[in-house]
This record gives sequence, structure tokens and C-alpha cells, in this order.
Amino acid sequence: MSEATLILVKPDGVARGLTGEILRRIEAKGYVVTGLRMLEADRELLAAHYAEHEGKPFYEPLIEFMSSGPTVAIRAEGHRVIEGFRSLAGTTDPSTAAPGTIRGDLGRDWGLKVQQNLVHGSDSVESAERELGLWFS
Ligand code: D4T
Repeated sequence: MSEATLILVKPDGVARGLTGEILRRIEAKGYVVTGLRMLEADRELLAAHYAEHEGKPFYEPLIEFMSSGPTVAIRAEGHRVIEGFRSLAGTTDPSTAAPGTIRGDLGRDWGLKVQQNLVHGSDSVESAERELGLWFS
């Protein structure tokens, strides 16, 4: 059975011209892109997407950063794509994300209040369903 996930190229990835490179890595791995849209996320969408982080010190900077420019939302499909994309993305902190991953190869710490780490990937089947509903409604 195939699985679907939500991947976001965050505003830093779009601004740095890395959308194509990130899509290339997703497709080169063998996953299939079945949805693609570019949008400027509003606060309501971001508050729903990041509800679990409300109240944390990086929450406001995160919402501000994610509102700072266009995001590219990708629906990708494939057996175990949720786990597979998180492995392609690398860990949250780009300074220590493994070389070979998107964050490890293309990201760095800019010394800001929130990590600008290029991509988001859903972390479970439940999150993927919820997040795909938010970004592709
Ligand atoms: P996302 O959700 O964007 O794919 O990233 P992760 O799954 O890797 O990380 P997350 O949901 O825990 O965090 C969301 C977002 O907040 C930033 N962040 C996170 C940060 O700046 N400082 C922190 O300590 C944490 C935990 C980075 C990603």
C-alpha cells in the first residue's frame, strides 16, 4: 500500500533557489510527486500546522519566518515515504544534520531565534493526513 506525506520547501529554501534541488532529491529517491503548490502561508494556516509548538520559545519566530515569503507544498507518495523523506531531510539542527541529507548538505545555522532548515516533512501517518488537508484543501 502506498503512503503519502506533506513536504514543505520553507521560505528559506524557496528564497535560496533550492526548490528544484529539493524536488530532484525527492524524485531521485524514487518517490512520486502527486501534488505541488506555491503559496504564502497565512497565520491561520501556520497556527494550525504548528499547533503542537504553541507556547514554546521558538514559536513566534517560527510563525514569522514561515510567513516571510512563499512556501512550496509538495504531496509525495511511495511505500514508507514518511520515514524515507525524514531520513532524506536530516535532523532539525542543520549544523549537525548528516552530510548527504538536505539539511546537512544545504542548510546551516544563521544564528537566528528559529532554525531555518529548508524543509518540513510529516512525522506520522496521522500528521500527514492532517497536514495534507491543511495545505491542499
Ligand atoms: P519540521 O516540523 O519543520 O519538519 O521540523 P522538525 O520536525 O525537524 O522539527 P519540529 O517539528 O520539532 O520543529 C518545527 C520547526 O521549529 C524549528 N525549531 C524546532 C527551532 O527553531 N528550535 C527548536 O528547538 C526546535 C525543536 C525548526 C523546525
